[in-house]
Amino acid sequence: MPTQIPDNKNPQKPKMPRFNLNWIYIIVIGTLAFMLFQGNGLSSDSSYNKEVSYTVFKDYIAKGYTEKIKVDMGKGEVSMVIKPANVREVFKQGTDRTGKMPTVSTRYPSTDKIEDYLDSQNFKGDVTYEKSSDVWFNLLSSLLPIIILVAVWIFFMRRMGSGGSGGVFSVGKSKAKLFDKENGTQVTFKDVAGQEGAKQEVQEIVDFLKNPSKYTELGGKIPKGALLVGPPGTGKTLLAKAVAGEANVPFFSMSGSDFVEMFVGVGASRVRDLFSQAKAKAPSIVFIDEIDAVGRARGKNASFGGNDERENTLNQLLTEMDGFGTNSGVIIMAATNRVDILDKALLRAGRFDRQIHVDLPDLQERVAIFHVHLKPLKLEEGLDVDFLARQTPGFSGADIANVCNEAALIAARHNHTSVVKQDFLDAVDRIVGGLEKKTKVMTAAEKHTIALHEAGHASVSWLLEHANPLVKVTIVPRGQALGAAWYLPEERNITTKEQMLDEICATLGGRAAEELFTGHISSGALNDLETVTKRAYGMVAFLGMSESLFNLCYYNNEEYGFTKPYSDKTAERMDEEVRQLIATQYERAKKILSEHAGQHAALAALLEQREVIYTEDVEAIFGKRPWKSRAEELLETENLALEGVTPQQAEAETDDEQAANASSATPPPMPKAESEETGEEAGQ
Ligand code: NHX
Ligand code: ZN
Repeated sequence: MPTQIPDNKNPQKPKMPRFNLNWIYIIVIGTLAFMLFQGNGLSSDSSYNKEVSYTVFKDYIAKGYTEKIKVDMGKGEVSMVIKPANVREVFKQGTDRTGKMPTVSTRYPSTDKIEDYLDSQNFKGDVTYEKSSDVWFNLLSSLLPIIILVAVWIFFMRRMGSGGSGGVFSVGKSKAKLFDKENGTQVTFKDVAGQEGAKQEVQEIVDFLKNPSKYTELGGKIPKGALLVGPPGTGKTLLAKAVAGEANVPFFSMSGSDFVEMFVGVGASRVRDLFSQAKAKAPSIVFIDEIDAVGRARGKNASFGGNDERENTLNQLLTEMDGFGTNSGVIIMAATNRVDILDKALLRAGRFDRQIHVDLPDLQERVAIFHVHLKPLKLEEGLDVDFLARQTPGFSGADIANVCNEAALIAARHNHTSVVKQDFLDAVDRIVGGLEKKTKVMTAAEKHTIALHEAGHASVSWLLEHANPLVKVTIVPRGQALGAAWYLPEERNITTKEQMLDEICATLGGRAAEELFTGHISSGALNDLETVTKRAYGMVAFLGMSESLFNLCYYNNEEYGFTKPYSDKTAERMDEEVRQLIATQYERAKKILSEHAGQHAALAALLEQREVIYTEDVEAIFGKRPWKSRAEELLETENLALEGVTPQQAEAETDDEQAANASSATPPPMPKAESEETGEEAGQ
């Protein structure tokens, strides 16, 4: 298996659950109302009370209905407890409300002194004076729960607004981050390593921003939008930022997912706000990262109505793009790794009509990127940066940054005084293959089988001209795999049939070795068989590489709908060709291994003993490979180019793109780290 390319297919961030604002209003207002009506919370005690006028109150005292009076100076209220004997007269009914105290209360004028009246009546009963807290305090204490509730609500709203400056009070404001020369975050093309092609393409945009008149004078319209397309981590944001830096204009950055909030209508108003901010500072650049979050094609799944908000946002975005004049000086750049899912309306002329492809870096670009990220590290003397770049095919700029950082951490853990080559190799392994599982319980027989299997891959690939160059072989369990042979997948533009066959043969070398040298075959070859079957199928069905289906491509293009573009008879032929192709390569692998059984055994023994072996160890057993690697060939080509000997090279390269696409129908085999849990379950 070749070195695995990190799984980059999952850029989507978890989305926040969206609720309707109305629900929150209903809940809050409902709670408020409930609390207010719940007896105002003001005088709730266990008495049943009758309010009377001051005159009546005094009359009751005079009549001797009470022996107990309570004067509340705070509220200006006075109340009496009616003697049981007089309850009937006062309330016109009996004390049927068992256990409750019958009282009569009144408000008395503050000018009046109730004490004087009681004295004048020669009142003998209890008089208690109290100064209850005043009305305001009562009001406050009854409102306190509501205040707390509202505070909690605001708190959560702010949090859901992901910490933006305004929280709930500015949901409709755009959350764009502004970078300009004032806040010192200028980035220029010098900070973007690699990506020479993309840089050239965006240079034009820099030019538009710098001297628009040059273009408008000739009647040209300045483009409004450019779409940066490429896998995650390739530096699309950095590139857009560098355009702003180079042109020396403000840069408004926002992520597509920032538009889509839980509040209805927020997305559209944020778009409006973003554009009005940008226009105020024109010339400027608006950058929308992950535009697929808003720009996904409309109309699908619409039956659930769940996409209305996103569609509104998208419509607003389209409206804004159409709305401002071509020469307003605002250029919109957006990034995505999925152009295919974007709404076609976004890609029409006058909108994002320019697509700039930002690809994964090639070898030279990786060297440049490594140089950038190695700068802050304390490195061992004479570290081979080219070697690091060669070990990291398929890595993005972000992956390389990750490798450099991880290497520094590993070096620190090992108490190295500087970061050494091995730290980088460990970092690459860790990023590609996941954590090592050193604690896996295994019998000696299992370990032996795994060593034979991996040595089988190594031996066969070493002895085949077109197989990828071996990097290392390991029987340390990592992720879901119990062992692996790592190759450098050559970054080929086209792949020949011989190269494909050799790779299939090497991939079958594991099981072939098991069968030959243990007498049994095992489930361990699952991944190998999967890759081999896929590749063989691709060769037969798509690439017309078999005898009976020669030059026929039954490419399963989705536009054909559900009709199979071939007959059942052809399907049977395909099956047979695939079966035969694999059988032939399996026999070939077995033949190679039995002819080199001694060397294979030595390799397996070394592997069992050391657990990890490298190219040098395999070379020590088998001798040097007589074939040149692609990297060596490239180096030679480059030298020739320097001497000025390559004439038609440049044109040939772009035309190969289609062929490369066709060969990617049979993707290079790679260990899959995604199904980690499954592997663990099966392993226990
Ligand atoms: C397993 N994995 O899942 C173990 C952990 C063993 C020859 N049982 O080709 O790691 O055996 O060159 C159900 C049943 C994966 C799920 C069988 C998931 C088998 C990798 C294959 C190394 N290196 N194979 C290789 C490997 C495995 C697998 C399965 C399963 C070795 C081989 C997996
Ligand atoms: Zn294998």
